[in-house]
Amino acid sequence: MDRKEITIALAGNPNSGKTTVFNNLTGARQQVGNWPGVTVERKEGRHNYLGYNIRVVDLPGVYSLTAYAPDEVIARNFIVDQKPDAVVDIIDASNLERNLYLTVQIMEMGVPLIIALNMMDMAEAKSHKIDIKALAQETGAPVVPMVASRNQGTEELLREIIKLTDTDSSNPFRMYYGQEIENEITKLEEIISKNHPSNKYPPRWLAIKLLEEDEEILKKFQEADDCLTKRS
Ligand SMILES: Nc1nc2c(ncn2[C@@H]2O[C@H](COP(=O)(O)OP(=O)(O)O)[C@@H](O)[C@H]2O)c(=O)[nH]1
Ligand SMILES: [Mg+2]
Repeated sequence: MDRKEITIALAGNPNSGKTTVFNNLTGARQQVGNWPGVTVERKEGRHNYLGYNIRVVDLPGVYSLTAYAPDEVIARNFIVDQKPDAVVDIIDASNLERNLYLTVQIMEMGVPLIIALNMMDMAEAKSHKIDIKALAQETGAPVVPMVASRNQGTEELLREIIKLTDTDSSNPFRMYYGQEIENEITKLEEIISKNHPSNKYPPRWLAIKLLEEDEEILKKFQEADDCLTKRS
């Protein structure tokens, strides 16, 4: 039987349980190497589920997706360049607020996202009550509670992965930055869409990165000798 191949990327803060989830998903079917040009470990594995051959890529553990750390650049370049069918963001439920910082950054890239709410046992031990429905509503992403160290939630995660890639929906989430900044984002977005219609990066994400003076993105525009980086 021909299986449909899909690629998912595992993202998350260090110690959120990424490797544990990766192992639960891929078992012994793993390949370990390095990301090109750097000594950061790259792990990839596979899992056959229903009619799907799911390729699972473990991204470096990061707290954000800026241009300042090689790990973060690897993670975000994989997401924009390889366009995985879904990004699974693994969150430590017992440190929800800190972990959601990365979640928002992934959401801003407009990729299909699933939130794996891991370490539910730790959250319960700390008596944290998490409104899973509200989290799903606010983020527009399916939320799967998990205890990866006990292999709990793996099946549910697989189901959500298939469901999401079948419906082929990018995350419509928009972080609202206040009217003044939104006006500037809109202006930049229009210029970007007009001058770089084929750019693989989402225009809104590029506009936000330009306003943040993200070094990597500024460099890309400078190399293109672009009007966007010329100061008046
Ligand atoms: N209590 C608890 N521990 C977990 C859970 N998932 C992973 N761990 C443990 O947390 C530690 C870090 O997990 P690891 O998968 O290496 O995290 P990574 O840095 O994100 O790859 C390990 O000791 C895991 O056994 C969980 O759901 N509950
Ligand atoms: Mg790890």
